[in-house]
Amino acid sequence: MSGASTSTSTVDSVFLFIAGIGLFFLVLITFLMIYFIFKYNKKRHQKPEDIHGSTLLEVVWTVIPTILVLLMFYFGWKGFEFMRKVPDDAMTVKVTARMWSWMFEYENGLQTDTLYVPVNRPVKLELQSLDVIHSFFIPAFRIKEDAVPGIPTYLWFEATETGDYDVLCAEYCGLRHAYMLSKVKALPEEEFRSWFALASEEMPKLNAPETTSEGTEAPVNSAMGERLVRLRGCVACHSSDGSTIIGPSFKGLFGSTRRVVSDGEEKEVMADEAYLRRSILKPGLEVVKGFKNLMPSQEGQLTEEELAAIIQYLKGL
Ligand SMILES: [Cu+2]
Repeated sequence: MSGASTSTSTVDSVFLFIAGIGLFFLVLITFLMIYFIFKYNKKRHQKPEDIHGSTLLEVVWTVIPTILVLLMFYFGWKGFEFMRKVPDDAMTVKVTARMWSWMFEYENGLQTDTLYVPVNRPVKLELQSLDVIHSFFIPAFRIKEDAVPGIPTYLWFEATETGDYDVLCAEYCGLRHAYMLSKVKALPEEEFRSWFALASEEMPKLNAPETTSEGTEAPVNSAMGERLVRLRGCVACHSSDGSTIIGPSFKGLFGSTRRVVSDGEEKEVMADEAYLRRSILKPGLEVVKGFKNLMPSQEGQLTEEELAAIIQYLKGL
């Protein structure tokens, strides 16, 4: 059997084996049940008979199910072993789960929100979660593993067919759980290599200070801020077009007057740089009226430079 990944056929054959046995016994037992209803009907058997056991029958219905269950275990174990043993030549990608986004980081530090992989090469994913339990799931590859805060977990796969495959979160993790989606793009080796080279080359450029029209260097780059806002999952809750998802929109935020609730008291604050910085690092301090604070603190998650880039980006919206 083939499939989108090397695990697909392994998992599917175990599934079909177990489902096949289940189906066989479902049909057999249902048939016997109906057959016995007619055969041993009271009209034909007025007097019930006692049965005093049959050693042969008991041995048969003990030995056969035991063998079947052990076979299920054996094939299940083989599949499990295959999926837990990462090949030595696997390419490693770090996966960071947070409410509510996936972020992928390659060995050279390149970060993306879509997982690009070459086909016919094993890929190891090292999972970590920054907040609650999530579950990384690629249905087409038949792989799933929990991302648990404080406990590093992993899984691996080898895509065997090029294409786009869905990535889901399979552990209910709060309001936007159902939207915690991404994609795996399995590319031919050559294509993957050129994508990787190009994306890696663009990375430092994105992080470099931008030059303004007057030729002076702006301290930070808003393109980097835009990228971070996407990568760090901010866009799961904050739109940039004025619509409300979970939190207030970024649009027109900078420079506006905000009605916030702080320590149970309402007050008005000016959305200046200091406010943006406070709201990112300590989201619970001043919560915009009408909203609930669901945002995890970004303290320790962003470097000073990254924070500045995000603020720079927000100022322009
Ligand atoms: Cu999740």
